[in-house]
Amino acid sequence: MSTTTIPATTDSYQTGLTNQVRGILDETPAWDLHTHLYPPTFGTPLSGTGQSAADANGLMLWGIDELLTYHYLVAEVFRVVPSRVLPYADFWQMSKREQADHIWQHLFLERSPISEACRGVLTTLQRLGLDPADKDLDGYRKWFAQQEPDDHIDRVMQAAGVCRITMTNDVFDDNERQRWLADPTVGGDSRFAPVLRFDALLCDWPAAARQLADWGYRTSETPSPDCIAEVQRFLREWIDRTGAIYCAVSLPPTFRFEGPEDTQLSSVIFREAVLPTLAERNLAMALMIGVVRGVNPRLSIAGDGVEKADVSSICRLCTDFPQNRFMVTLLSRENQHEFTVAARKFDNLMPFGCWWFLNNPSLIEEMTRMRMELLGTSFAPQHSDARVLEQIVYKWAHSREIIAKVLADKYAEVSRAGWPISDEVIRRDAKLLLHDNFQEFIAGR
Ligand code: RAT
Ligand code: ZN
Repeated sequence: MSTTTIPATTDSYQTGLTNQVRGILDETPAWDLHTHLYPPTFGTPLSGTGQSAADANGLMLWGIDELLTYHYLVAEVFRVVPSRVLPYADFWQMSKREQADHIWQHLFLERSPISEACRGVLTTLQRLGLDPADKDLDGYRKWFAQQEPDDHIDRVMQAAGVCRITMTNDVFDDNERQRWLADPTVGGDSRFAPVLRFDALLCDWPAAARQLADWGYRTSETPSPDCIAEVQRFLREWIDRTGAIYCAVSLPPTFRFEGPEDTQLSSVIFREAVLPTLAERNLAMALMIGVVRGVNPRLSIAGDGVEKADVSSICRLCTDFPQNRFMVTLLSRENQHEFTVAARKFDNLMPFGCWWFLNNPSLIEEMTRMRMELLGTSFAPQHSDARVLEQIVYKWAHSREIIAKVLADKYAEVSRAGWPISDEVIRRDAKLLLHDNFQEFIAGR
């Protein structure tokens, strides 16, 4: 067992340790536990050179035009070319390629691409072997067009150090739903793990009830026992159809769960239909809380905002449903301390990721440091939330760097207290953080 022998108090010890931890984290495969990525079986708008045909509504997004039109960058381009110059509607009417040209011009060529989302494009190009210094958008397009999607996934996963990608399979998205109904094997690519997502059930029960009734379930706006049984039937059928490894919802900051007497429709459906079905199937429930949808609806998918969520509702869920497991991520920075303390209290609660507006180096570092100080290694520090395949390359590169820095600081502290740190120890902890904590949690071990 190799132990570091340089005295634990020196600067060179710290630098050596950081490099050692970074090297090991880089070699440790990550299970990306929440993305919006799909394999080619779900169709892809950019077909590449080989066998697959382009499908305009295909769900597998990849390539430079998708990278440049990521909704994070759409929001940023309106900061510099405001809607009084280019009206929102005109932007949305442009082709994907024109939108990408516009974003490239204004965010990359006319100013420095220093935001995290811009920098992400550069890291991605660089790690795929393309040179950002070329600034050759058409050259990048040609390179991507030469890739065959299926092989390209392997290359990208390799470059990202990701061994498994978790999908978000939204049962209320008609495009996706039809693909599952048309081809029961559509989710059969073992590189991708399915997750059943059903925001509407908890965010807008009346609309969900009507939709389920249209699909043949006997649901009603007031959830009677028969209606609850039908929601359970719906969930079981879709859990089976997709082979979901967990279920997920995104909830607004106003989400509250007030216990057994709570008569809000969302609480009744959650308490009586969703959680018992998940417990029966031994599936964890992911709650992503804090998004305010459509703060600026004219920005479409880029127009969502954030507000503080209610941590006591999470505590109540963990208390009232000890037979259920909750993976939780909160969007507001202001929630993070209270939430991390809550995670100390409940062994059926797994904090995960630095979500969306928190996925920036300064905030990832702050959150990761706080989580390590309060929870040790018992959390899942990151997920990519990638919508475009190649984004996993930068999201994991940037996050690994920060996790390594924080972990090395913690190792230096325990080394100073006389505790030996070896490659084996670092490898074990890296595997817990990037893979096993999540795997064990969803397995219910
Ligand atoms: O991070 C994002 O891209 C958001 O648009 C959402 O996808 C969010 O992560 C979600 O899953 O609702
Ligand atoms: Zn997401």
